[in-house]
Amino acid sequence: MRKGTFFCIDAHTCGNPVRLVAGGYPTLIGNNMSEKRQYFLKEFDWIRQALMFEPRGHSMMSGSIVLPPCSSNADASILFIETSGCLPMCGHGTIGTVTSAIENAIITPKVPGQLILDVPAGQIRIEYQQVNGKVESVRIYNISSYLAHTDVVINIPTLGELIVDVSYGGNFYAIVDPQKNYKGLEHFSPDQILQLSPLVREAVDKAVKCVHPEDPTVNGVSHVLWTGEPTQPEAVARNAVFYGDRAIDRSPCGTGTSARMAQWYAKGKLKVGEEFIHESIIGSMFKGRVESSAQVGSYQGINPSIEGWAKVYGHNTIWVDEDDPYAFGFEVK
Ligand code: PYC
Repeated sequence: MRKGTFFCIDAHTCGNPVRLVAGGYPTLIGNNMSEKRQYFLKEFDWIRQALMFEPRGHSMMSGSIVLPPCSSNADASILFIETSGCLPMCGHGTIGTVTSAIENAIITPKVPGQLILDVPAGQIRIEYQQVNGKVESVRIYNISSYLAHTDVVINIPTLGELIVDVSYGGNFYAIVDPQKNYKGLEHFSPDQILQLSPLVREAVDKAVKCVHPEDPTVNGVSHVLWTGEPTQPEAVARNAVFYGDRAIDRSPCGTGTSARMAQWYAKGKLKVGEEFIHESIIGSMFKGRVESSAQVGSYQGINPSIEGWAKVYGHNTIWVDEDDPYAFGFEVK
C-alpha cells in the first residue's frame, strides 16, 4: 500500500530547498548506500515522487533521509531524494541535512563539530560550526572529483555548435563555458537556460560515455552547469546548474562546484590549497577549496571541499494517500 505520514524538516541551503524526511520512511535493505539507493528506487520511489513534486513540492524540491551508518567509522548515512531521482551525492542537500539534523538532534556526532557520513557516492567528512544551538556553517570534504571529457562538440537547435567539458563532482556535469554561441550566463534568461539545458544534456549523453570507474551505477550526465561572470566582489566565478526537468539550482551547487574545481585543476587554473568562491544564480556563495590531488581509476583528479550555510524554516507533517489523484505528484512542463 502506497500511503504514509512523513515528518519533515524544511530548510534551504543558500536559497535551494532541502526537505529532510525525519520520520515515516521505510527500512532500506543493502550493505552500503549505493545498494540502499537502488533498493529505494525499486521499492519506494513513490515516496520521493510524493514529497518532491507538486502539489507538495515543486521543480526545485530536493531532500534527504538520514539513515543509520553503513560503515563502522561513520556517524550516519544520507539518501538524497529530489525531482530528478536519487542523486549519488548532493552538496547543498548535505549542508541542509547536516544543519537540520544537528539542530534537531537527529544525528549525535561521535565528535562534536565533525561527522563522517556514508552517501551513495562513497564516504564524506563534515566539519560544522554551531553557535547557541544553531549551525552557522558546514564544510563538506567531498568525494574525489575529476574531469572526465574535454571539448565535446554538440549541436543545439537555435544555438548551433557548442563545445563542452564533462566533469564529475558526485554527479556528472556538462560544463558550458563562454564561447562563440554562448556569451555567458549574464546574456541568457532563466527561461532560455531551462529550454536549452535538456537539449545539451541529451546531446552530451549521446556523444560521450560517462561511467564512474569505481561504481557503474553512477553514470550518465544528469546536470548542466552554465558559467558566467561573477557579480559579487568575493566570487571567482558564477554558475547556474540545471537539474531534473525544470530546475535551476538557487545555491551555487556543491557537486557542481566540486566538478568545476576538478575542471579548473585539470586545466592548470587551480592548484592544491587554493580557494574557489562560487556564486549562484541568486548571488549566494559557496567557498570551495582544492584539498589534495586524487586518483580516480585512470583519472588524475582532486579531493575538493565546499563550505556553505543553511537555514531551517519549519516542520512539516505531510500525508500521502493513494485516494488523492495527485498523491504521487506532477510537474507542469
Ligand atoms: O548542491 O550538489 C548540489 C546539487 C545537486 C543538485 C542540486 N544541488
